[in-house]
Amino acid sequence: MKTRITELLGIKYPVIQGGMAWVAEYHLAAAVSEAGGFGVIGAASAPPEIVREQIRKVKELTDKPFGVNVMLMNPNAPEVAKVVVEEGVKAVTTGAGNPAAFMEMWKEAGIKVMPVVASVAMAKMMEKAGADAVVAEGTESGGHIGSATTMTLVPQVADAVSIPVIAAGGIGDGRGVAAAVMLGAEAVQMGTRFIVAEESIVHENYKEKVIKAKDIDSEVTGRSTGHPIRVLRNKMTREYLKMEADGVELEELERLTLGSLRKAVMEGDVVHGSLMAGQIAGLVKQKQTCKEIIEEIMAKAEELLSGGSQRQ
Ligand code: TUI
Repeated sequence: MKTRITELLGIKYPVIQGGMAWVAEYHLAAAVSEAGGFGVIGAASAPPEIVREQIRKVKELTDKPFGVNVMLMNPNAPEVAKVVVEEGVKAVTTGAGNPAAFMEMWKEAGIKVMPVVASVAMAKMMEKAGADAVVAEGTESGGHIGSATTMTLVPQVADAVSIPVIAAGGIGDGRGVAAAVMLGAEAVQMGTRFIVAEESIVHENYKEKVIKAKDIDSEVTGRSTGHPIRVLRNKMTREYLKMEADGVELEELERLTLGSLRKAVMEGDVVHGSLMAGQIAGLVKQKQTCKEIIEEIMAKAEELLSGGSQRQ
């Protein structure tokens, strides 16, 4: 499937890997790129030198294009933004904020910029600022979320901008890719399905939680604090939501979540850890290699988009 995104990034399949904090490290990014998608290192809150190291490690594993996600709530974001330029990264996605301050530097360096947006207004602003594409991310996504659904956001963003749109949030198989194309997207960004990839370094306990998750096992913490985060329900979320309902101070809530994603990803603490995952977790049933995931998804998407009628 050829689109403006496969052309822009020089990739075989219009599948971009989400820049998931802790999860999107070099093994996963390299495997997605090797499989013909677009692997992404999630800089999240990592120090700039760690991001540099991760970039170099991806280059050792693949000569295919890959990118970096710059998380804009990270106080180190300005330094990470520079590392991306110094290391000659081909494209960046950004999340959780407005990347306008870095746009000129990135464009001058020839880096393709694809900000994640959660609204039409932000998408238009990013197009004006020189973005090459936007990732329209619906509230079905894992992690930090906006409020519009993918079904409503993607067509409205596609109507509002001329640059290509990448759909994200709630996409986990070929039917999701085909649906995204119908809504006006030219690629998809997927995170949750890649959490359980064979090449993903995520702790087995976390992977099992995603595989066992049912449709309604998703929960959003932090709606009252202005930092809504979608995760799988566990003891931590039950306590968090109770404290939130009781009006507990922000500081105390943050103490409960501090380091909790690292605890889940690296230590496999699925009781007190933060199990960030999208609402599509219920659809994710098995561990596969990135190559198997991408090829299975794209075969089904292409069949459906060429008029195939089989739904499963
Ligand atoms: O960034 C994400 N998802 C994330 S980041 C993350 S790390 C983290 N951990 C703990 C607390 C906070 C963050 C985990 N998941 N997705 C991209 C995304 N960006 N979703 C929504 C947005 C967004 C929201 C508002 C982008 C721009 C925006 O505009 C704000 C502005 O400045 O106008």
